[in-house]
Amino acid sequence: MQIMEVKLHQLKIPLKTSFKTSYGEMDAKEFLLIELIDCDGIIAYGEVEAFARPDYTEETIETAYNIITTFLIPGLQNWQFTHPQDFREKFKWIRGNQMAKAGIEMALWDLYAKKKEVSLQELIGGTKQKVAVGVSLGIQENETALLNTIRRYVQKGYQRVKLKIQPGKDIRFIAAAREAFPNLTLMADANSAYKVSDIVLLKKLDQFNLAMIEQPFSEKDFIDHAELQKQIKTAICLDENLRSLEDVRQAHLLGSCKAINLKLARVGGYSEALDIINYCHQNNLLVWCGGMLEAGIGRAHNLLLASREEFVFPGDISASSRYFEEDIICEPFELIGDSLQVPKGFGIGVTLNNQVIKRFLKNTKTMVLR
Ligand code: OSB
Ligand code: MG
Repeated sequence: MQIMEVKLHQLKIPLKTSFKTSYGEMDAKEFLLIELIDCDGIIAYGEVEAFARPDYTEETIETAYNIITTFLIPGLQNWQFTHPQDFREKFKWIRGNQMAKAGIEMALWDLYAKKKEVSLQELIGGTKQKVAVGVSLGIQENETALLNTIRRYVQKGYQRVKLKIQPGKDIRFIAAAREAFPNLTLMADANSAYKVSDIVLLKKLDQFNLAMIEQPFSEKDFIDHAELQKQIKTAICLDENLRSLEDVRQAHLLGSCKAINLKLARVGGYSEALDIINYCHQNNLLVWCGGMLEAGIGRAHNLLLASREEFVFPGDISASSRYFEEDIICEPFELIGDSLQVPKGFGIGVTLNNQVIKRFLKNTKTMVLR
């Protein structure tokens, strides 16, 4: 297979309501939509999930754009490949920049599946027709707002709710949520907002029967996480500091966590994600699918991955309408009960809604590789 043309669309879609975490607030989803065209005219799609600001991880839309246009796309010129797995090896000389790589890599998998006339789901070993999903809720102004927000999403059908926390908006908020929703699968995500000196406070979260506590400490730390995991029974889940299988192995061997938030974008795409899933399965680590407020293409890729049997815990893959008035695909994801339907058809199984894309498009760069 060979790529002949790449289109890089820069989009900005407003969020229905702003999303607040311990590190900042977002009111729009800005991202790059990748369109690869091969020698037979087959078109395949990927999404680059880096945010506008380097506050979740180091990458930004601009750094990803730079890596993609300067190194990845030129590297595709005259590159004959037999399988999308080859991408990881070819570009492993580029350090880091997983989100830039993932955007291209996931499109290569879509292309390969379309070429073989199979679903991408089948290609990556997904089997489920529908996937139970959860919702991630940003930090709210006060407890009343929090309870109202949770209630809204529970009424829609979500049965697993993740609450963002930060110092000062943690114990009381979680206690209120647990009291109001005694049977709901609840979890907390700190996005690295705490220090090891907060262990006493974090241990208080152990009484609320949370499914897990996500990333309390820094995105480089394995040691303090291991210390906290020793002192609490609630599972610690790592997110920010897992960029590769190697990171997952370190976390596991050091006892830093019992659960893994897996994001295609954060680990550089499907090849690495599939290796991580295997490792987690063999080593009794709970692996589940995280999210980056994806638009339709990224959301479809997440759902395909989460349709594998190993994913037993509902992921951060809410319906399209959780964040957007309109999604960029013709088949927006809708909640049925607590689940989303996995797209069928060759490749990724969804198609672009050009009307919507036109409205939110900032720029398109076309690179011809002939
Ligand atoms: O920490 O999982 C996270 C969103 C942006 C950046 C980091 C995270 C999140 C979410 C939202 O929790 C997940 C989603 O709904 O896409
Ligand atoms: Mg997280």
